[in-house]
Amino acid sequence: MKTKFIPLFFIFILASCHGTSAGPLRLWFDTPASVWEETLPLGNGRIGAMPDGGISRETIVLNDITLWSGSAQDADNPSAAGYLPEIRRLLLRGKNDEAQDLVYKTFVCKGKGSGQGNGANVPYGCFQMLGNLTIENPEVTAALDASVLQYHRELSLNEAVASCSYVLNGIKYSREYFSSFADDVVVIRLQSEKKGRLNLNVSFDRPERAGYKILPDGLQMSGQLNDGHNGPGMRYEARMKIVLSGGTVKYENNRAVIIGANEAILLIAMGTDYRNPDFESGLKEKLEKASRKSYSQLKKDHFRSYGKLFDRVDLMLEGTGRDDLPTGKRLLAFAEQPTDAGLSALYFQYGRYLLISSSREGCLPPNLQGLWANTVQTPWNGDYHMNINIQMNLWPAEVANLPELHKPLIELTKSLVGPGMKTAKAFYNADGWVAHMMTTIWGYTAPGEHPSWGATNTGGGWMCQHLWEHYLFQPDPEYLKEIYPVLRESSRFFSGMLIEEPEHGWLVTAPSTSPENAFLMPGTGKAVAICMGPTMDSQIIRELFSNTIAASKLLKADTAFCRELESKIYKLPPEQIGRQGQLMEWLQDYDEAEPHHRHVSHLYGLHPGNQITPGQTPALADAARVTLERRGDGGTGWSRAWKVNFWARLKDGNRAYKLLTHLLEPSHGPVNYVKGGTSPNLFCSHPPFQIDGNFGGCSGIAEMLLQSHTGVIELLPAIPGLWSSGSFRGLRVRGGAEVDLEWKDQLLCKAAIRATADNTFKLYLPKQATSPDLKINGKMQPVYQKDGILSIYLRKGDEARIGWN
Ligand code: FUC
Repeated sequence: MKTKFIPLFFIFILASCHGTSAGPLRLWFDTPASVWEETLPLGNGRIGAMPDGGISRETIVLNDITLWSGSAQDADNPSAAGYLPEIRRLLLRGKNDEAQDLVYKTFVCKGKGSGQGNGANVPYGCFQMLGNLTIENPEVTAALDASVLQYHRELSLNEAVASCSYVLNGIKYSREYFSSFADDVVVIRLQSEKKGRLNLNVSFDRPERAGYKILPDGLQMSGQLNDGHNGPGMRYEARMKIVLSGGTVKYENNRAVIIGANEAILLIAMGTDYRNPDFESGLKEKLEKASRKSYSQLKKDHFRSYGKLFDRVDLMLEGTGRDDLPTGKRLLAFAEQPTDAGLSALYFQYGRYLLISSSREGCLPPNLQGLWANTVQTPWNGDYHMNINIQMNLWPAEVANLPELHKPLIELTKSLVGPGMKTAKAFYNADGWVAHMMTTIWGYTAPGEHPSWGATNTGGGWMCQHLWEHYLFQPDPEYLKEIYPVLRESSRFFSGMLIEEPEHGWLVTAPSTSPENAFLMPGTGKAVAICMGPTMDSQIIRELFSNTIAASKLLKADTAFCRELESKIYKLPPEQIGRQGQLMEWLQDYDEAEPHHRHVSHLYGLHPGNQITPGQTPALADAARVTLERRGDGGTGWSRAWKVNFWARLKDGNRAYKLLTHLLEPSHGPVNYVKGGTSPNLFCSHPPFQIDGNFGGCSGIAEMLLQSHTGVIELLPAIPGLWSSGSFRGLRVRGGAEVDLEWKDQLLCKAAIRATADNTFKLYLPKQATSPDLKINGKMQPVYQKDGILSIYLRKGDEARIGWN
């Protein structure tokens, strides 16, 4: 296609004029998408669309976050617990390889588990694409696509609207697309500048299990997925209503033929019968309601609902901003010279955008692909992996001021308690609930079909961290009452299942694994995964017990159980430093089978936990640093994102930034290669696309700007040299407050803390030339500080302003 010719010297002028990262938050391209990872993701937290901006033929992938094959099943292997004593006996004698043989035979789910990640037709199921919407332009052949002029395609994060426009034969055509937050339908407006020139064929399709119908005023596609037993599973439906201005539409051969229109508005409602047996009538109503509104009203309502979430946070990083480049090229330029501060700010806000678009209260948390999938068999079933991935998806929720979007994960966790109790009995003969490393919308809690990755049993314990963090960010006794039983019963499981290891008498999980990594057996050098008490398990359990104890004290409940946990917490293995100076991953100082393994699970205590901090446990923080050096700066997309957070927690801003540049490495190369990093549409690439890295990267940027996990607020704890001046508004801290900040040349200028709960907020005061002024609700206050920490008591609604002159 032809693009407008811009002289080279002009590009330089443009580039040097971009002195700030402020400006529209957008992704943009000057060509239609050539691969799915160049298409633009839209979603209202439940339903999504990814238009590719094609000219002769546009494909818009449609999604509904609830569309899963499979069904509830009993995957608990009833004979597993019978083998537990023997497995443990072998582990206690250091015969991990023999224990592993037995675990591999017995400590697996009943049935096919995840179907080796291909679970579309087994009971485990798979998150699937809903279908495609195709818009064909019969007047333009693919060969003519290249002759369009002024092609522009964009996703505005400020508005959650995608658009594309081009000039063909002298006529300008434009399209706009959004997934309405207000009306719960996808809206597409197609326009031609010249009256009567819109001629289009519009149709639905899906690779399998779809029936098509013509409605009096639109189209319908519906079907039913496999329940995993080759029986009737989940039902779904997409319905489209077309509203024309000028021209005519006729429906034939399962498509709508639009002739001579000035403008066409396509309204698409989608749904499934997941927890909603009568969903079809709801779809009809949504379409009726939306079609009674004008396009501008639909857009205004959408914008208002979306803005309530998105507009809570601003981030401005001064420096070069290369918004003048199309996003794919911007990534390539960043790989050459990573000075585009605006790209980091954009990536942060894109993380917030993606979370808003793929999670909403009352629905499901974002899965491995958020809510976007373009196939029936989504990689890894598009499920919820609980040994890092699903948790990473929600890391930005609290700090980036989207706490209500944490709730679907909290609800999912609650829903695992019932099935997890059965699993705890079947595998460990224990009380309480357990969930292993993966789950679905169907309440799967058993181990996976291969214990090397599927036997991790702290998945549920890790999920409990999220329930507690939501409380820490907004202390609310009613909410605490609601989640306490989930924490208590998870603690009950671990309290019952821990065993004493012989060397120190520490209480450890057995059998277990350090997620997906293996160690070399001393003597034989055989790679073995099965072990007792991997470091991550002990960290998760220590945190869980301590949160459960805190909750039980606040609620004045279960004193005896609380004492039981108190007596056990001190018997959990401490973190140990190995002979290389590294934080040990296992109880013994084993060598890793894969030294550069993508999981860095034993640093859970550094992030997302808070047991390792440079201030309080400096030796462990140093050991964590050695571990990170040894693991290296590469890895899958999400692994790089996690490392941004680790380095930020170690207060090394430049290293955190380096990892961010690795996360943003272009994943799609010129000769069809795909690797870990970031796709042209800024989707994180494992590869393939996996959304966790987007959320992990967003959280990592927040960790560089603001931390509160030690109970004391720290401003700019890990700011890289490149972000020497900037500002943010609306990030949240534990204790219940929003924080704004402005800084210049690495020095703080002013900060604001707005309390959302009554609390005493502690803040590290940086060493600056001048001491700060403090105003609360506009009134000057004396500054009391001890050991460089300022304490301010605020009531909900109060605002403290701190200024350095
Ligand atoms: C875990 C990771 C893989 C991948 C998969 C979805 O199993 O180890 O890298 O992210 O989840």
